[in-house]
Amino acid sequence: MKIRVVDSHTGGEPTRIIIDGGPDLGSGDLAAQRECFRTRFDRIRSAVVNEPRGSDAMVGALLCPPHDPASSAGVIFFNNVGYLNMCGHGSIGLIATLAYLGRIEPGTHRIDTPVGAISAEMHPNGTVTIGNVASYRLAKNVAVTVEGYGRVHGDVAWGGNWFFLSEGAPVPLTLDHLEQLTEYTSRIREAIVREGVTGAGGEEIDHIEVFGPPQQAGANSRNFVLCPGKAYDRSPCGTGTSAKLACLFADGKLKEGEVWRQESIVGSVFEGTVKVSNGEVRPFITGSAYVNAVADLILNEADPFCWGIGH
Ligand code: PYC
Repeated sequence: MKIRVVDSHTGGEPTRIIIDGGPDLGSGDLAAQRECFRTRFDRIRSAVVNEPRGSDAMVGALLCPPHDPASSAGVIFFNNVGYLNMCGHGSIGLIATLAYLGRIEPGTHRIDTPVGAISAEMHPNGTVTIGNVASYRLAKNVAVTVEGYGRVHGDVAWGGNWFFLSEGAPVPLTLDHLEQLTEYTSRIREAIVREGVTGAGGEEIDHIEVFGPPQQAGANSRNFVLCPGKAYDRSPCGTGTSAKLACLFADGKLKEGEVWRQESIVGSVFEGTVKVSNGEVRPFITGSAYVNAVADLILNEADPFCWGIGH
């Protein structure tokens, strides 16, 4: 079995997109197709992103036919431990990939995801702006008791995934503190689970985002984002930046159309802004992605690690 993929990175965060040889998930909407992927083809997810072919940091994506005839494509994102609702850096990577393959022209495209349609505009200079799903803050200044760190406060917000967003960290947000930042944010996630803090409808908060001062002139903030499988986001996290923008807007700290520059732990930057319509806050996130490989993954049943280590 061969699966053709295109690899890219967006601000340092990798995306591996299946463009051929992926599973047939039927003709339901993207949420139904994701469920089919999860229940019937999960070993393909693992084979594509996990070692020995991938790594914990790899985000995978399955390019699907559009469900809505007005859309250009559909996409399902996944990672080392499961499935994402939406992915901002991955959507930017998807557009760069489709452009590399000559499948889209500069302009605005509609993409179906399991949590609704997004827009993606490819600019003549190669940057991409994602018009994300409506984002909002569910709860402000929630306190949890974090083992080894005491009371930690943060906001719970939706940006296409669920986030707990907290200002400050016990160590500076720099690459030489990755271990401590991973430990700290993992403990926050444990506390959230222990104390029953959830997103809307009891949904799991699987991303933790902490903030500190930026290091670059012109940036507003720097972040560290812990992803569900314990990898950290090398990019500023498109859905995480969306959640941040929703919180800033709710606090009156960001006006419609004003630009927020979110720096990541590796120094890459997304520009974000919000538009408000019918009472909904829609974030727009701009970044760049670079295609860095086109490959055929070979899945040989005789290989003991064919489906990924641990699967
Ligand atoms: O950019 O939204 C994002 C994202 C989610 C997980 C990793 N990146």
